[in-house]
Parts: sequence; structure tokens; C-alpha cells
Amino acid sequence: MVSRLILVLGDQLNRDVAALRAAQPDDLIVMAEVADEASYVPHHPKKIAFLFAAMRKFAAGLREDGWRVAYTPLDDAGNAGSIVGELLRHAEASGATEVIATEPGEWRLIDALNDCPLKVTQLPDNRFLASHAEFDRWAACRKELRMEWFYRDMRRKTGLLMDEGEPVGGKWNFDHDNRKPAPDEVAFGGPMQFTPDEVVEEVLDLVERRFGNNFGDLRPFWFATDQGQARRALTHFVKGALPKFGDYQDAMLAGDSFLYHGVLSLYLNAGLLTPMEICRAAEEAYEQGHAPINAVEGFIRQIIGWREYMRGIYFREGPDYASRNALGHGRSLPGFYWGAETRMACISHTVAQTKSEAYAHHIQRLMVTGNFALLAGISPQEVQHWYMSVYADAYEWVMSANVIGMSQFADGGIVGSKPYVSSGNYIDRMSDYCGDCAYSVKTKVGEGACPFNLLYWAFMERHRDRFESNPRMAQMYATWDRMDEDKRAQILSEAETFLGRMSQGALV
Ligand code: FAD
Ligand code: DLZ
Ligand code: SF4
Repeated sequence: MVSRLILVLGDQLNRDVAALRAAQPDDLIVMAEVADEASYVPHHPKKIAFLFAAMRKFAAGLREDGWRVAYTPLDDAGNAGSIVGELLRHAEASGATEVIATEPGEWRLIDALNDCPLKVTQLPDNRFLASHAEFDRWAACRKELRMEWFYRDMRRKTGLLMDEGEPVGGKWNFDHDNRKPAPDEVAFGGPMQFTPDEVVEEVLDLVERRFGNNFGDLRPFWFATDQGQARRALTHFVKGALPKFGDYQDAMLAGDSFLYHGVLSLYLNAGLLTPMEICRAAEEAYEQGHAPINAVEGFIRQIIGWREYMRGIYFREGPDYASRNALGHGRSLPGFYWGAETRMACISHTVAQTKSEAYAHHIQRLMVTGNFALLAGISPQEVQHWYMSVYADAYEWVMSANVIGMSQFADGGIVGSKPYVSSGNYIDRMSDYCGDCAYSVKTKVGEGACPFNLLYWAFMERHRDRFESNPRMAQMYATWDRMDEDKRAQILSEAETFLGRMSQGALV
């Protein structure tokens, strides 16, 4: 006799997740690899393999502990192809009429569960520090939703890096000490890599057969696929990389995809790690004198600040958030985002790394691929579709505010008070990409000029009405206006020519 179905989605792989906490011995836990989830965007094959392998291991662990689990592999003959379809199938077979779920991280799936003919209860996702109500309360009394203020509340709430109500080190934010340019050498060998075991190998074969044509290299596959491995990856990061995380957080190197980054977001977003265990490990490293305050504070801010804030914005703004386009951008995403040749070394390195690792760090996403898309006026929905498709940590609850908000300014300024745009100078300062490029970053206009330099001014001019009165951009408009008129006309004309050639598929 089954009383209820307990739904565990592929990114809810934690024993403490709300639906599992509510489970009783008579309940049947339902987990399913389904075509709908595996293809709502053409996910990177490494992401699908990671989730399927982690789901299989998680289900096996639940069974070992005595739970009744109905697990449907993708190739199962009876597979209904969707989450709701699987619930209906198991309800019919077991006689259950009620489902307990943890709220999914996407409106699409929340709506599908709401429309399900069974009685479905969606419990709040308890893996986050701020509930929707808490975020809304914080946001309700503010004119501007600045992350920094939200972050301070999260510090107070968690007690992380707090000393009797005051921030440890006397300041809330140590970013001033961070953001050094790329180092000559990186003294960290990258994230911990795991050799695929039998379960993983079986999944890799399945993914190769079914999703082999998706953008991205499936092998070599080295991600952690269970909680124990993910915890080892965390310890490895804290020991080897955290001390330098702050210093080189924004740096980029052609020969090193990871620098001092954690590559933990895919584990965190799937439930294999929790925000508090990661932050406590970082805090402990500070307390033991192993990592400096600028590194630890900067790292913790990303998790209890940015990550929670982005989720808060997505759910507060509602289902239409991902379709916003405040700047009216509509150009198609060029083929070089999917691996076609480009002469821009920064883009070609970032895309190649994305293809092989399903990973790029924040500044590569924001200031290379994101910056270019914004400058070039690409449709934000095409941009979001691309990010959702290529990264192993991609889910709409975290992707939307990062892409639509932070990166493309398509929400009109909710996440950022000004657009994240820069000329080639920023990329040159923070990376070694430009030395290896067919364009010249020092050339502002004319033969060989870096496209970021041309497009930057064209963007500013295109959106003058919107941004001219923004005090944070006034200086750039003053610089532009001081330029010789012929030079300005030439920059705008060359930017137009570049975009025209790009749109026609020419090699740019
Ligand atoms: P680290 O650099 O080691 O940072 C530590 C942790 O902080 C990350 O694991 C992550 O959990 C958190 N974090 C840092 N910045 C952010 C942020 N802006 N938003 C949310 N969490 C953050 N992150 C995702 O998890 N999923 C996404 O789909 C995603 N899409 C992004 C798209 C764009 C355009 C941009 C600019 C950023 C996006 N991010 C996304 C945020 C960030 O780039 C990744 O979290 C980070 O690169 C993951 O690598 P890491 O684990 O090595 O992070
Ligand atoms: C991302 C993903 C993929 C690729 N496959 C599955 C799946 O087969 N079964 C499943 O339960 N979940 C999967 N997921 C995760 C969901 O898409 C995710 O729960 C929603 O996007 C909400 O975050
Ligand atoms: Fe990118 Fe311009 Fe530098 Fe080339 S010169 S790598 S296009 S920023």
C-alpha cells in the first residue's frame, strides 16, 4: 500500500530536501530521467551525464536506507517522457492520489505541477537561506534592490564572519583588495577530478547515444557524482585555491580554465552540497589562519549574497522575467557562440573552454561572452538560451537574473544600476587573451581595431537617451563627446560594418 508519491527532481539530490523530510515509510519516492527535462534546451552532454549519474546514485542510496523508490531510467520502455507523466503513471500503478514535491527552480515546472490532475503540494525549497517571503519583505521597502544590503542581512542571519553583531575584520566587503590582473602562474592544479565508475560509464554511453549531437564534449568526464565526492572536491578547493580566490577572482588565462575558482556551483545547484556547508568550510579556513579575509569574505558573499539574491529576483519578478528586453535588442546569436571560427581570441578561448568543460567562470561569462552579446545587441532570449544550454550549473532560477538582469540589462536596471559593458581594455587588463588575437586591443578605430572598442561606443551612442543621465556613465559620454566628430563617425560606421558582416556569417 502506497500512501503518497514523493517527487525528487534531478537538481534536488539532498536527503534534507523538503519533500524527503516530509516522507513517511508508506510513501513511494519518484525519480525519473525524462525527455522533457533533458531537452527543454540542448543541455551540454556533461550536464546531462552529471545529473543522471548523480540521480542514479542518490536513488540507490535511498533504497539502501530502506526507502521505496520508483526510478525510471531514460531508456525504460514505459517512460512517460515528462515529470507529470511519470507521476500519473506511478499514481495509477500504486493507487496514490497525492504528491509531495519540493518547489522546482523554474516557473515552467511549477506550473506543470500546479496543472497536474493529482493533488500536488509544493513545499518551499529549504536548500536556500532566504525564503520567497523573506526576500519579498526585504525588497518591499526599498527603491533599489542592491545586493550589498541584502548580503549584509544574510550575514546577520547566518552569523557567518560575524563577531558580536559586527562584521569580522571591521568591514562588510573586502573587494577593494581583490580583482588583481591575471598572474603569470597559477599554483592550483584545478578542481578535483574523479574517474568514472561503472554507474557513470553506463550513463556516459546513454548520453552519447541520445545527446551526442548537443554542443559540448562529453568526455573526458571528471565531475563528482555523489555527495561524498562533492565534499572531497570542496575540501580540495578550500585547501588549494581559496586563499588566492579573492586576489584572482576576475582574472582570465587562455591556458587555465579554472584559476582559483571552486567549480562547485554544479554540485551546489544539484543539492550535493549545501550553501552553509560550503560557507562554514570557508569560514573555518579563515579562523584557522589558512585563508585571508579578502578571499573568504569574497567567496562567502558570492554564495549567501549573489546566489540568494539572484534567486530572489527571479521569483519576485515573476514568470515573464525571462522574456524581458528593455533595450529592444533583436540580433541573432552568431555561430561562433556554438563553436564556429572567430578571430576574437577572447571569445574563441571562452567558447572552446565552455565546450570542453561545460564551465566558464563568472568574468568570462559576464565580461567576454555576455559583454559582447550586449554590445552587439543580441536578443537577450537567445543569449539566455545559449547560457542555459552550455553550462553544467545552468538552471533558470539562477540563470535568468544573471543573464536578463546582470549581463544584458534586459530587466531595465533591477539587478544592475548600469550595464556591464566594456571596451577591449578591460579584457586586456584582466587576461592574456589579447596577445594572441588577430585584432589589436590598442587600436581604437581603423585596420585591425578590436571589435569591443568599436562596439562599445556604438552601444553608448545607440542607447544615449537611456544612459546619458546615469551619473555612473556620465564620464564615458563626456569622453565620447570630446572625440573628434570624424573619428566618432568612423567608429560608428566601422561598428555597423562589423555587425553587418557578423550577421551575414562572415569570419569576424
Ligand atoms: P566561484 O567563482 O568559485 O564562486 C563561488 C560560488 O558563488 C559559485 O559556486 C556560485 O554558487 C556562487 N556565485 C557566484 N556568483 C554568482 C552569481 N552571480 N549568481 C549565482 N551564484 C553565484 N551561476 C550558476 O550557478 N548557474 C548559472 O546558470 C549561472 N549563469 C550565469 C550566467 C551569467 C551571464 C553570469 C554572468 C553568471 C552566471 N552564474 C551562474 C554565476 C557564476 O558565473 C557561476 O556561479 C560561477 O561561475 C560558478 O563557478 P564556480 O563554482 O567556480 O564559482
Ligand atoms: C536539468 C535536468 C535534466 C537534464 N534532466 C532531468 C531529468 O531527467 N529528471 C529530473 O527530474 N530533472 C532533470 N533536470 C532538472 C530539472 O530540469 C530541474 O529540476 C528544473 O529545471 C527546475 O530547476
Ligand atoms: Fe578580445 Fe579585442 Fe582582446 Fe581580441 S583584442 S582578445 S577581440 S578584447
